[in-house]
Amino acid sequence: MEGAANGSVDDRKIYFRSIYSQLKSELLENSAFDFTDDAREWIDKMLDYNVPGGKLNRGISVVDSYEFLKEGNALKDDEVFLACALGWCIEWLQAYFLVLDDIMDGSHTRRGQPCWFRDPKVGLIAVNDGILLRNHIPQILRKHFKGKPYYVDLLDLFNEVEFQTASGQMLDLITTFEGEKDLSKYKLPVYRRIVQYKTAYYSFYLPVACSLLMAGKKLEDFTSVRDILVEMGAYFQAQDDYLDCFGDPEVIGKIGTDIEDFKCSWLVVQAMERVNENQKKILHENYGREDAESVMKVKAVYNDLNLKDVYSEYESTSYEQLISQIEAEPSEAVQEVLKSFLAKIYKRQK
Ligand code: DMA
Ligand code: MG
Ligand code: MG
Ligand code: MG
Repeated sequence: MEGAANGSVDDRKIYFRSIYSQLKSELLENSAFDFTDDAREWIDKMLDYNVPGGKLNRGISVVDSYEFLKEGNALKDDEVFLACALGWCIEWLQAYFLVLDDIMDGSHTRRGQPCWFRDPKVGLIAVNDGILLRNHIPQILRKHFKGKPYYVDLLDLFNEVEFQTASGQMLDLITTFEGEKDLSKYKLPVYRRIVQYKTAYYSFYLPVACSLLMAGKKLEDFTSVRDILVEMGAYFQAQDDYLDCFGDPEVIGKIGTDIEDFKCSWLVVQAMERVNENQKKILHENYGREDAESVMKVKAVYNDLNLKDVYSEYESTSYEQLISQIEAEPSEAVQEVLKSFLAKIYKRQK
């Protein structure tokens, strides 16, 4: 076990994955609910469908970050296990948000398979499944962390980050659906607020904050680290928006819906800063429409505006800015944590 826990990147992923089955079994034995066979079967299937199928970057980052914070001291087996369990709590949180996000965004595929609610046997039962996924997190935390000095801080952290994410989702949704379709409100500060809350806290701050708590640190001493991670999260969501339109669905595992959904995406914000009157008219007439022809017209404007080049430029400058912010951090270990996180996402294709 020691070898598996401390070995190569691949070994670590295999070890991380193996913890999933244990956590699932424990949830299926929870004595607070008298499981029938049907209920157990449903949860088992629902979890396998929605929790482990992603890139697992967020979850594994807890273990990687914790290792950097231990500055070269080999992790003990029980420490690796706990870091993995926390990583899985983030993967559970992500599954919860994605199951509901796909319903609200009217998406079709996720992680290379139909969205959970698209299964005719599931439909809107997916709403309650989302709630159950969310409720599994405190069960995992109670089972493995109750009695640790940082237990209360951990619960508090998950609650706060969930609140921030749900608030970000609200901003995303009300910006999209409020009033008449009006592209002129899609400006960078509006965009920035949405992505900071809906993506950055749970995807970037949360994994590192978990590892800091495990390492016995106080989160209030790491506000500059939080700010860098929030910046990284905003960059990550700009990538998500770019890939929604220009990524390969086979590679990203989902078919983009941002144009059809009239989303305040990084691309449309950039486009609106650069359009001439004619292009603006095309966007007004075609953005937020379901038919393939309208979508193509929007993409043609993006191409005429060379948004692929604008994006490449944005990627490079974001990277350089983040590196210089990271290098201003006093702790080498913290710098390593942040750099490894950035390396995982820079120029990502999925
Ligand atoms: C995702 O935003 C944010 C959360 C909290 C799930 P999104 O709808 O752009 O994500 P995706 O492209 O994965 O549906
Ligand atoms: Mg979505
Ligand atoms: Mg969404
Ligand atoms: Mg997206």
